[in-house]
Amino acid sequence: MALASSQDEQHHFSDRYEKSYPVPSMKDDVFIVDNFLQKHLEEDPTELMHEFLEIPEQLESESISTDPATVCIIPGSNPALKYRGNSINRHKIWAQKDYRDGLRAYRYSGWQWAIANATKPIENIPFLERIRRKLENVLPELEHNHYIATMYKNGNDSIGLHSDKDKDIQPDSWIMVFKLGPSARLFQFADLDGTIIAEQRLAPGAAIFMSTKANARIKHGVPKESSTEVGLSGSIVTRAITTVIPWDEVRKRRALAEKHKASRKRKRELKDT
Ligand SMILES: O=C(O)CCC(=O)C(=O)O
Repeated sequence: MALASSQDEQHHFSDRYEKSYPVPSMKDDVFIVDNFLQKHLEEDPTELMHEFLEIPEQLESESISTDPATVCIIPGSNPALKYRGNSINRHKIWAQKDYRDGLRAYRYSGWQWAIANATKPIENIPFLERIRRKLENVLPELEHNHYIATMYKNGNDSIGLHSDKDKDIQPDSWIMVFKLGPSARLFQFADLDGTIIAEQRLAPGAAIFMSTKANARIKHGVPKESSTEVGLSGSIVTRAITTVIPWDEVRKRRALAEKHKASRKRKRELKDT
């Protein structure tokens, strides 16, 4: 069961923390707890980034390993992570609980079957497994089972304003973003038409709590900044994902998607000759 959405229980849950409200009209649905990682999980957000950096980066030419024990950072230039054929300016790893049951699929805009096997058992990624254990200890109500760590190498790396795609997310649950160091990055909230309604430079360790209700009503993002002034930073985003796709089905769908891609390529080549 995901976090109950009754007012009483919500207040009980959020009353545990000293928080600020970046979007005052959505007080109960979006709040920020500074130094959450340090104060409540006893973690150093820059040390977490160092552990993240120890994971090897996937080479662009290699396809993503289906071995659950092979964990790689997928660079934004990897074809499986590209969006509409373009590299994205950020680099990622995925992890989930209950791996044997199948892929916990969080299908964001532009998600491809080719990226499915980048999701690994969380117990194979020690820094994420540690966060999971501690988070479940302090906030068992969240029942988060899906983790994405994102690296922004400098100010040129970013994520545009968006709402998370909610078809795979447990209704009436919470999305959490934990900011990693060493650099502090701007975090923006916007109306659905893209007008910025709040922005704040979040120090490493901050946690953003956002209900699925708020996610549907506003966008959020980490804008580009000067790459000489802003260095390495990142985040860990945790969610309660309800969609489970058995691995056998993943394998079939991935093969079919590859076949379609090759056929589109052949057609393009024929057209060009
Ligand atoms: O890295 C962040 O601070 C935000 C990440 C995010 O919005 C996402 O992955 O959907």
